[in-house]
Amino acid sequence: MLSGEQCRFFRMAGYLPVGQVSSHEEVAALKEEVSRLLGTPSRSGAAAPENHMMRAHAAGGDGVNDGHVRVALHLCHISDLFRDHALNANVASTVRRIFGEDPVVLTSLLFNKPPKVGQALTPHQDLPYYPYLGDDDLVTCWMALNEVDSSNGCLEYLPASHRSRITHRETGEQQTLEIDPDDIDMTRLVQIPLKPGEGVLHHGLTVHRSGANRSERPRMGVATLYVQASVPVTIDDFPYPALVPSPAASR
Ligand SMILES: O=C(O)CCC(=O)C(=O)O
Repeated sequence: MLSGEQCRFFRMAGYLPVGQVSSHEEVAALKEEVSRLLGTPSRSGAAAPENHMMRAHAAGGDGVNDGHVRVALHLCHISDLFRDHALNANVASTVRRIFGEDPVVLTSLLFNKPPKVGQALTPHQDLPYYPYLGDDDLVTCWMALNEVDSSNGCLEYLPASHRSRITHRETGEQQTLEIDPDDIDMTRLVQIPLKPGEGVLHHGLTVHRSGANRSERPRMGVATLYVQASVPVTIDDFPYPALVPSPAASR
């Protein structure tokens, strides 16, 4: 349960570290599921559809093109384990407190930065990717699957940036929208190191970025996107129907 102080911090800063979200056993099972969905050298092929995967591209941040999956989309809609993770009762209850009403799960995404070649993600707000949502309709829970810190590209937030929409520009096919770094104060970014299974919430307008993975360690995180249940999202807006946490879970 979220304390009043935590609620106030989220409202002021636009993000909030929430501690342990999943157990070490659950994290291990999710990592194994990632291998199944994305495929590994020792495993033939990926179980996830190719059109759900965004691969490293020569024009990406660091010019590295080994074809690895940078982002995998819609995991909670194609995997029982990721669906169970997205419906996590504690997170649903925390997000309910922030929204002041029941949340539903729009989708979940894996962000993957393999050792040495994992690329930086440029500053952006999430809401411009979902033009049918209003300013306060979206909260993300980002959970680390590996230990993340400044050397392998932990998340970085711009505090209090969730109070307005900032102009984004098109970048190309991988991450299509970004903020011109000259439009924000990059020196105010706050890094969020996390241990495996720990999570952080952010508002749909909080500016965030992450650095390249310069370390020898993997860096994966899963972002689960919650929308207020009263907000109509149709099949024309989004390809999968929202998942509904059980009422008891979100209380
Ligand atoms: O994991 C990352 O580097 C970026 C995550 C992100 O953009 C998000 O969760 O909205």
